Amino acid sequence: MKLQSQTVFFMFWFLLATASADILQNPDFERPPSNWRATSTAQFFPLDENSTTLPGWTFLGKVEYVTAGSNLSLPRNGHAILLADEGKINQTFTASGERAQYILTFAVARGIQDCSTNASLVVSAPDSTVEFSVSGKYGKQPWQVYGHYIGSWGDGESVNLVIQSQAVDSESNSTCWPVVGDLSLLAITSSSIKVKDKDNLLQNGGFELGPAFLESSNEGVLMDSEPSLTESALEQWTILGTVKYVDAKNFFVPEGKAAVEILGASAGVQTAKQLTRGSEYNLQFMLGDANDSCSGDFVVGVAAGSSAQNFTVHSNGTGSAKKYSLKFKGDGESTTSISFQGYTTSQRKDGVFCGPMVDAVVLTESRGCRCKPKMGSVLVGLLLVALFKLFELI
Ligand SMILES: [Ca+2]
Ligand SMILES: [Ca+2]
Repeated sequence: MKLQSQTVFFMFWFLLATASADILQNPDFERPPSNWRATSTAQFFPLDENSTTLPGWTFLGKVEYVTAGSNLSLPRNGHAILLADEGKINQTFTASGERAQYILTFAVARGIQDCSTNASLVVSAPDSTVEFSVSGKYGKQPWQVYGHYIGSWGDGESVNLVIQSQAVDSESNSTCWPVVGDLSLLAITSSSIKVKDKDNLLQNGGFELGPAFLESSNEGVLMDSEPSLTESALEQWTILGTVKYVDAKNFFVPEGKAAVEILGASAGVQTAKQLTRGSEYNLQFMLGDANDSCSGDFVVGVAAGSSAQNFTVHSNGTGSAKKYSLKFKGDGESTTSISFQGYTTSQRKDGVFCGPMVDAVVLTESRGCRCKPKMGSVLVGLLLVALFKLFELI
C-alpha cells in the first residue's frame, strides 16, 4: 500500500515537472552567463563571445545580461537579455512527437528610458520572420508580452529560433534597444486542434487554444495582425489589428481559461467555415469587459456571411459579460466568414489601449435548407411530361 502511494506521488511529481517544463532551455534567462557573479551590483553585464557562455543560448553582437533593480522594474523573474547593436541570440530545438504548431510568447521592453529612436525586435524561425516594435503603448508596465506563431514541425525536425535587434536609424546614438525578459514556447498538436465540439460548428470558438501566458506577467498577451487561419497564434482565427489574449488568472473571463480583448477600431478576430447555402445558422457569443478598468460604451461589429449587426457593450471596467446572438443564412459555395471587430479606439485613464472582450463563440445550424424549387427545373419537368404525352399519341 505504501509502495502504491509512493508510486502515485512520483507519477504526480513527474506530471507536474513535465507540465511546467518549457520546450526551450533557460527560457527566462534565470540561469546566468558563465562568468557573471550573483554579487555583482552592475545592472548591465556585457557578454563576451570569446569567454562567456549563456546556458541554452548562443549569441552574437552586442548582448548584455540585465539584472533586476535597473529602471526596467523587472517583474518576478529578475533577469533579462539586452540586444544592443547587431545583438542576436539563438537556440536550436528538435521537434518531437506528433506534428504541432509552435507558438512563442515573449516579454520585451526598452532597455533605457532616455532614448529617442526605438529599435525593433525581430523573431525568426525556419518558416517565419516577424518584426515587433517596442512602443510601450499597450501596457502600464514597461514590458509588452507578445504571442506569435513561429511554424509547424513534426518529429525530429530541427528548428533554429533567432531573436535579434534591428535599429531603425543606424546613425542614431540614442537608440532604445530591446530587452527580452521571459519566453515560453508552446506546441499545439494537430489532433488537439481537430477536436470537435459536437455542439459547436466552430473550432476554438472559446479561444482556449492560443499562446501561453507568462508567469511573470499579469498584462495578458498581445497578438498582432495575422491573416492566416492555420498559421495564427490563436488557432483557427485570423487577427485583425492588435488584440489582447486575456487569462482567467488576471482578468475576468466569461468561459474557460482565456478570452480576447479587442484593442481598437477595426481590430478583432475572424474565422471562416464552409456552410450549406440557404440553411439558417445561429451564432451565439459573449461580449463584455475583462475587468481591466476599461470603461465606456463599446460598439462591436459582428458579421456572419452577408448578415452584420452592431452590438453595444456598456462597461464600467469591473468585469461583466452578456450573451448575444445573430441569425444568418449560409453562403454555400465558398466559406462563410465570421468576424468580431471593434468600432472605436478606447484608452484607460493611464493611457493604455483597451476595449471590449469577446468569448464563447458558438455556431449551430438552426434549420436545414428549405430551398424553393427553381422555376427553371419546373419548366423542364413540364416539357418532359409534354414530350412523353406526344410520343404516346404518335
Ligand atoms: Ca527573466
Ligand atoms: Ca474562453
